[in-house]
Amino acid sequence: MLVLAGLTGGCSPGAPPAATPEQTTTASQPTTPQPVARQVEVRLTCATGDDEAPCAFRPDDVSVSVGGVVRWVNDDATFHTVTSTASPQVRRPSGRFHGVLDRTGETFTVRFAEEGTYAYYCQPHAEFMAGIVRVVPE
Ligand SMILES: [Cu+2]
Repeated sequence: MLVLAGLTGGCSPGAPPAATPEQTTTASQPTTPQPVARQVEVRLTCATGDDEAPCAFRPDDVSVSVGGVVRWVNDDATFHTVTSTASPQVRRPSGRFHGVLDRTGETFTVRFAEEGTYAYYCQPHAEFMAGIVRVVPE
């Protein structure tokens, strides 16, 4: 019953497939300025599925307005800390803040009164578990 092929096709051996213009429309989306949150939540999880970084802060980069609050929540029973460091590269306690979240559901909250960029990390997982809080004007 495959008659159509003969009727409509015409014999064009080796006809090149219609060139589909490869559109590289991976243009960066314009980032619409969003109002800065006054309160942000960061989850501590060890269900990352990444062997290199089995635990992580999610998200690991947040912005909050001056005077705003960041709340960290431990999503599982792993012992974590939220420890400020002067440098994201050299992870050493800076003394600005330090929270211990040693069980599921435990939280730690910091209010950021001053504009700036605040790096922090988890002491037991310092090699791969770190984050940034950006405190920006409203
Ligand atoms: Cu940790």
